[in-house]
Amino acid sequence: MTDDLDLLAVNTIRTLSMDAVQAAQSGHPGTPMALAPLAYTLYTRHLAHNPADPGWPDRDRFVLSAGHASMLLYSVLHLTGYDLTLEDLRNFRQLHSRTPGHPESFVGTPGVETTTGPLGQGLGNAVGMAIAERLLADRFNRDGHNIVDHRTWAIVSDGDMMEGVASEASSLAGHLGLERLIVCYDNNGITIDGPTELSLTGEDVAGRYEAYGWRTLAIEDPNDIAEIDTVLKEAATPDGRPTFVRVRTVIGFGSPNKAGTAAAHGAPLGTDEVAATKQVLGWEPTDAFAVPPQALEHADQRPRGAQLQLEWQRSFEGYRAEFGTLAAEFERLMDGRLPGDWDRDLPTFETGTKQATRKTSGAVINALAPKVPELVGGSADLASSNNTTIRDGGDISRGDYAGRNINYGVREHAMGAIMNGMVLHRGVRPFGGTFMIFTDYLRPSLRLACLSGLPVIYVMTHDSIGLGEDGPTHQPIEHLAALRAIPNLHVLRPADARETVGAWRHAVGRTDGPTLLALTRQDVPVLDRTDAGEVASGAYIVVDADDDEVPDVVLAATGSEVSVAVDAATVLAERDVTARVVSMPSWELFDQQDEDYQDSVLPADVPVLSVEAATTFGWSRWADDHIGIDHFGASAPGGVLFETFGFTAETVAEAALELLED
Ligand SMILES: Cc1ncc(C[n+]2csc(CCOP(=O)(O)OP(=O)(O)O)c2C)c(N)n1
Ligand SMILES: [Mg+2]
Repeated sequence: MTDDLDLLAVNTIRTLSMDAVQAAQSGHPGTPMALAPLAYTLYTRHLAHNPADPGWPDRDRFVLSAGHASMLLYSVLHLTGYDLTLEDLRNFRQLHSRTPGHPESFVGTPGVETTTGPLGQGLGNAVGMAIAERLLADRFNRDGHNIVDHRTWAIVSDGDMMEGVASEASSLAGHLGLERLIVCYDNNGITIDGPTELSLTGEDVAGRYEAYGWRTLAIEDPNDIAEIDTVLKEAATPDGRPTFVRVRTVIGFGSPNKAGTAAAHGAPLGTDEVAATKQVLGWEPTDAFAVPPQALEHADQRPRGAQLQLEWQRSFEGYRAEFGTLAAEFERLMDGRLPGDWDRDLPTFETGTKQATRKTSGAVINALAPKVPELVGGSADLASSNNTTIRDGGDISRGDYAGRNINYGVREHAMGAIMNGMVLHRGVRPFGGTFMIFTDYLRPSLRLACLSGLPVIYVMTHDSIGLGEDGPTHQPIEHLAALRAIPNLHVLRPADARETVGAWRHAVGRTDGPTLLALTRQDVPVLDRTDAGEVASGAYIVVDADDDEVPDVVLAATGSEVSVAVDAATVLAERDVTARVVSMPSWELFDQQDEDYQDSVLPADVPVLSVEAATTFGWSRWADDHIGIDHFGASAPGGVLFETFGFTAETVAEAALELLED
């Protein structure tokens, strides 16, 4: 049962999507055509949103995990009254448009909550948003004042359901009983290479979600708005579990020759087929980007949205009258402002004492935690190794989200995607830990955090062969280089406890992208001249020639190798060679300094030897020769490996002398 105006609006979404893909000569028309009734019903009857103010705090969140179907979202946003014009739609996939090929949260498209395209990630983000909502609800809601009271909706595709990250995140969502999370599964049985039977038979996807602890519902007729409406209403009624709604659809619905086939997935239908489809839909075959005014008026959600927002605003003002301090705190969090004194009174350390930087990191976390309540920690089952636990913070669990620690389980990839979702939701600042070797397991999410400019904090411990006996499967070699290669990631490898404080200060203070802390398992000495404040410069001098004397050689080291370089400088001094030691906790931050500063640290005419227990790949940018490890490690005590692979004062001094002879 679908009335005429609804159908007109739905067909407007379909035709706009076809037309934009046709105009761009690239894109994905089939899924928007199939899902138009679902998206239309969701946006006009269920989603709590206000097109005139897409960012109001208590709006429902919507994630199109199947990001390739971006025209579905753009068409619906246009039709329901967002500031996304027909001109924007005409510019689909063009340079600097607000309608890029896949939704990008950072290009200013109103109503786009996250960046999707890499399948599975959006679902992970949605789980993170749903967690953030519950965390804030537990923290702020009081005595019937439910100022945090919204849902997270997602549309996912067959491909999303095949990706591991979706399974990880969904399993955790079931465990946590995220009852305000509703995922609609577009089960069209088609992926790029053809029918899903090519690679998926016998898997009962909905049954899998039952097993994860989700409620499962189904929409039988994807074109029946009345049915969709009924099922979504049920889905929105909390029952202690997240909800999975399977929708069987026909990709490219309406297209006489391409419906139900992979041909409708990722290419323009072609002018003739567009015309034929429009005929089927009762549209003028040659009109492009036609939006019937009645459809626009009928679908306009600004009145409903304004009413919803007004009700919330009134409720919030009532809350403010009773709980003024909490209300101000809520606004601070949603604005992403740090409290004034957040980085005062961080721990200090005596020169000569020894501590693993992972341990210092744990101490800094616990010094920051009371002052920065938005920090929410967690680890992928390595909390006691990563030292990520906020003591006395409590764990979040099903039905009790007041805690500050998340047990992600052995689900690194989900942890990455979930942290992105939490940052996008706003109101929380997540950090998550695992062994640095397993950055490989969360890299796709980390990359999206970089692309989208999300200030996630990664606490990556066991950062080199120094971890020892666990051996080469656990010893990062190429990881520092691989991470430094990602634009907008700040990789910080502190030399000692003091630099670890500085690294955390940078990570928490950063607002425009993620920071990764590479921390040692093993003890490292607190050095003479390290300084938390200097970390922000990326690289600075920790040992130098006397007075104005120009050094003979510079040893540039990071992390646990800085102390090795300091000792090497002593050995060199005994041989009348003056060495400067530069601690270089972050290439990216050093790169941001002006040239004068860079030259003052690494003078152009002085040879530089890099010292880092990792691949030398990339170091030629800063250094003339390298002590590194361009092969896998081995299983043995860390000290033995440092000696065996050349990370000793003597070997470094020898290499420096050789460099001087060249
Ligand atoms: C992680 C990842 N791998 C591969 C792709 C390329 N890709 C885009 S859509 C798609 C599958 C399309 O099938 P489905 O997800 O069912 O979407 P539909 O065609 O039904 O809209 C693939 C493999 C991707 N976007 N992300
Ligand atoms: Mg599909």
